[in-house]
Amino acid sequence: MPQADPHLVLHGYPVSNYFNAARAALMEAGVAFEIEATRASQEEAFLGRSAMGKIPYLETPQGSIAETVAILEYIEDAGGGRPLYPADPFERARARQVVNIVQVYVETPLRSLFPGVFMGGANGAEALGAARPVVERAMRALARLVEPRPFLLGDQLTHADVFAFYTFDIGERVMRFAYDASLLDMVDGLRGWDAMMRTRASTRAVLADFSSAFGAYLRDKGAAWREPVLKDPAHA
Ligand SMILES: N[C@@H](CCC(=O)N[C@@H](CS)C(=O)NCC(=O)O)C(=O)O
Repeated sequence: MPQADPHLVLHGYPVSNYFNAARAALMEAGVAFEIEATRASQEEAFLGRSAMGKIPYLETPQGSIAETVAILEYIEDAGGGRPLYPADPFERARARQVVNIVQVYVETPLRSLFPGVFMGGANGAEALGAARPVVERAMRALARLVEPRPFLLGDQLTHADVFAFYTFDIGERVMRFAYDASLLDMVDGLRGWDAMMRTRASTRAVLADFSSAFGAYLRDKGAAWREPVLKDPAHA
């Protein structure tokens, strides 16, 4: 098998928004890598590669790195690829600020609702009541921080765009199902940005694999969520 230099293998599964964000970032950076289909596990051997037992993790010549933000930083710091953070330290920090807000205050609360949306479980009133204000506050924060022109922080694609895109892609489904609301409508320009991001070659490749894997996942789990929920002509 041909080896990239350095040899990078991204482990994960295309239903995962985190795996998809890391994969798209590697593609956008133009870094050579391979993919190994891997499910999350609490087995001892897996924990040796990903200490929380989560995917994705990136196998590097020095060992494995888990946590998507750390993987993104590694891609950037290891060099050899197209930078996905601005050169200016303040602008870099602004991009990281967006990634952090999206992960902690949008992804995490919406993930708490995955059981009742995608996994055949139920979301109680308490869970539904707890997640929404956190997400709405985060989206109000993002409305202050980003202005798609055309990318979230200006004319350069950054990790903020890639990370936010895969969070919002899954998060929009959860918002619609749980609250009949839209993340994309909470920030001016975000709907157009989403459409623009979908035209990128990396997005098309990653979402093609996501779609086929996600359908099988939903069937396996007996999920309440159905794709047609997204096909509302008012939001096409
Ligand atoms: N904070 C982690 C989150 C990754 C994550 O939640 N991965 C999910 C798949 S989308 C997972 O491995 N879940 C299995 C588990 O939590 O045990 C990251 O940034 O990579």
